[in-house]
Amino acid sequence: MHSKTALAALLAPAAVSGQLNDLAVRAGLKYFGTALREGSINSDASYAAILGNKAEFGQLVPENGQKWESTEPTRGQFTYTQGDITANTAKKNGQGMRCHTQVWYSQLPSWVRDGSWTKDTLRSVMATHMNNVMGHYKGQCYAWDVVNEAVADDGTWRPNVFLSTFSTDYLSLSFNLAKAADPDVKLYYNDYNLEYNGAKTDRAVELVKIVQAAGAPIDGVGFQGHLIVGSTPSRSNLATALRRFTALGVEVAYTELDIRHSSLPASSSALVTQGNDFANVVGSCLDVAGCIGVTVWGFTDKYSWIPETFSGQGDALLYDKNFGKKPAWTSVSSVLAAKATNPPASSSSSSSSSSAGAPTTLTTSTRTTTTPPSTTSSAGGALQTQWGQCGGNGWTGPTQCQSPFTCKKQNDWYSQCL
Ligand code: 9MR
Repeated sequence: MHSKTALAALLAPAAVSGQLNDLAVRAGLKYFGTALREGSINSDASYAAILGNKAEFGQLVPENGQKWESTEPTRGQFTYTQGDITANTAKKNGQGMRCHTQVWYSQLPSWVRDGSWTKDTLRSVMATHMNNVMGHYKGQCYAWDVVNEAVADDGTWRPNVFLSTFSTDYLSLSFNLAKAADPDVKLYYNDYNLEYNGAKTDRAVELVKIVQAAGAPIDGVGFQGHLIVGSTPSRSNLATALRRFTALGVEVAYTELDIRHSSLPASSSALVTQGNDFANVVGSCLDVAGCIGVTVWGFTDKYSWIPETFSGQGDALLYDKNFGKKPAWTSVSSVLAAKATNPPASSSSSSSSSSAGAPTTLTTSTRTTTTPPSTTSSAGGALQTQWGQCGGNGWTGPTQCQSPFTCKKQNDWYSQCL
């Protein structure tokens, strides 16, 4: 038979470490999701098992399978073999799907990229592509990334065939065509390095205003979140960047989160810093009404785009190469648990006014879940009950526990009455 202390120790990890999507939904987000690497799902059972667990990942996004080069490599010939891998996996497991991406300069087949176009001919090609691909996935996507990475790293407009043909009119054109192809899906602009609040963020704010001023529909902005350990902005600076967009009436989400080590192997202190950085990113989403979810760009360091692009860098995800949970996983789980067990009463909704109508495959929730019960101490302060949260970064609730329990620190974001 277990003593009370031993029993508490046995139960404590379960109380702290719920699974990520379950915790995210309890914390008021619509989902915690991951990208799916098409080449790995059928060859790696461990990968498939974690990826297909809806409690861990409530939403999937195809890493490459829905891009233009995958879906219409030759003009007028559409193929969904790669994209359907994600759609079928999500369907099988009851998960939602983000859809990625339509108008992008990269992974664009040469027949589009190098074609000689007039406005009319390119508009027709774009409409045909969207009508077919978005038509094929109609009813299955929570959101589509309609325009991806239209801003260069220095904040100028990124050159591409769409810009050279239409100037910036291609932005509103793309959103209008997307609306015609699927009137019910959320339409997003998606980009990286919006997190730093620099020239690129300014331009993306302008982009949203341009689309809105043209009377075209835009529902959301995706912060890709390809970040670097030790250089990730603070939780409050990240929230400031997110709020610049929600102030325009669109929702926001982290859509491709990974935080890479710039040299490998990572030391144990670098792994802790990575955890802090992940907690700040996820925490900033929790802090902003209108930030609706977080998607990681893969979940295991076994499979990531980073080493191919940034030689010698990587290990940017929540699970290691052997599918062990890293300190970053614990940090994310803890920051979600902290919010899930005690959301502030003032955070009434996770959605902006333009974000109504989540798909049935995703749980819609608000951030007004009940505060855990507490009683008043003789000194007048509230006392937390057994298992309840009693501390952690950003915690404003009770810090003392009902007798005989004591407040035990689990990590920087979560202390618990045990
Ligand atoms: O992860 C994707 C990788 O497998 C591809 O080779 C690469 C090609 O551009 O695209 C990667 O995904 C990108 C995403 O579609 C858009 N944002 C940046 C991502 C990382 O490069």
